[in-house]
Amino acid sequence: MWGVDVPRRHPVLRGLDHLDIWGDDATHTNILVEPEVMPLVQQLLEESQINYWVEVEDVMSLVQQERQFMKEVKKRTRRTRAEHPMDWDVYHDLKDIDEFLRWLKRVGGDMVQVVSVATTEEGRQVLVVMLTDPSSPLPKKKVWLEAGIHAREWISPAVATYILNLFATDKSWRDLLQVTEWYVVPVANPDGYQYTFTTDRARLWRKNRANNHSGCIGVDLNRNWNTHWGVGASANPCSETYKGLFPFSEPETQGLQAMMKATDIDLFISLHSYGQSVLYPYGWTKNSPANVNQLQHLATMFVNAVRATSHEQINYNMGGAAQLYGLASGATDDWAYEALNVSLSYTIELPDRGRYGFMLSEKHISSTAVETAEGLKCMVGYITGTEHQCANNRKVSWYSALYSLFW
Ligand code: 0X9
Ligand code: ZN
Repeated sequence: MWGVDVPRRHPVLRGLDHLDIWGDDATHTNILVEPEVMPLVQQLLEESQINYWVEVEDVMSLVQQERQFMKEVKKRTRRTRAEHPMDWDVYHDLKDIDEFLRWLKRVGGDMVQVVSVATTEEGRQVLVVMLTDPSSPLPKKKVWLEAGIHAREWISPAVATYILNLFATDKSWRDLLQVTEWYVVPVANPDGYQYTFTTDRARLWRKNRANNHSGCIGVDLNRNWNTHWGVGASANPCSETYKGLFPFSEPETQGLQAMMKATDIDLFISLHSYGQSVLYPYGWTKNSPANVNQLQHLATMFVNAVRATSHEQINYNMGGAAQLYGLASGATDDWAYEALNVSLSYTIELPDRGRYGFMLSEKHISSTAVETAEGLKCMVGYITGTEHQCANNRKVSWYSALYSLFW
């Protein structure tokens, strides 16, 4: 993976066919360069006097190491618990996640419902896990947590399933259900996710597995939503950011939007990787939305809680999606914000900052999950007025009290 000292919209990068962009900011872009085209890309960058460097030497060897590790773990660990196959020390495929959800439903009783909102091209179900406490009469805030819309961002479903497990195993999380209701989508793109577990080459797949009838496969499900559809997205079916034939052309987005519409969401969060950033609308314009201060304030809750939980190791950036990641719309966060008027809508780009990118190693899964969970708990604590739940440092609490007076 190479870093180049120009933004993604630079004509030289745009001129490169089907470039796989791993991340970018206002001044530089990370690109995955296939070995066959390396000399060509190198020549082009040098001719254009664009500074570049090798950020990750050999991504494929990381992929191979990861697969080897997963094989060894599978061989070594006989299941210690009879209940479900999940842990947060290794990445799990869809079969394990499905089994975990069945377990969750069994132990959760009337607090857990699992509904299917769509059947994918390859016949898989897009599942939404609803967590509610029917015995609690208090009014509840509704939190929608979406994960795994991009296939290769494995840390995202890992964190979402970790949070589901907290509801089953941790009293303080179960207590949260007295004031909140959760809608968790552990894997919004099941076909794509399962595909990334098949071969080394497939590991870095991003889209779903729709047949585009053009020799190329897949729609970018985070470009397929009906808000400024097409801005910062591609009309080329072979592109990594192909927007689809029309908004909600895909069963995954179609099913999810229907259920989101029927849910009066208070806080929307989409988990992605990588970049270690909390992004808020807009993605389609660099202008800031009207409640940008409120969005920033709640994002700060997350950032501070993660920093405190990680003993100052993990620091997030925050900002408008277009400002930090470049123009891109048809994404879930903008749609929740604009079409559903969910005033608190975020995309969280989980760690790292690009050293390993999508190949974040297994040894970071559990710490990332713990830190993210604390960050989310803090945000939720704030919107429900139960901040004592929050692992945040005390420094911000006098400020939040003051802030809430003006909110
Ligand atoms: O481009 C995306 O879909 C997200 N980044 S990723 O590297 N995980 O693909 C960011 C989406 C941010 N939100 C909007 N652009 N609306
Ligand atoms: Zn993503």
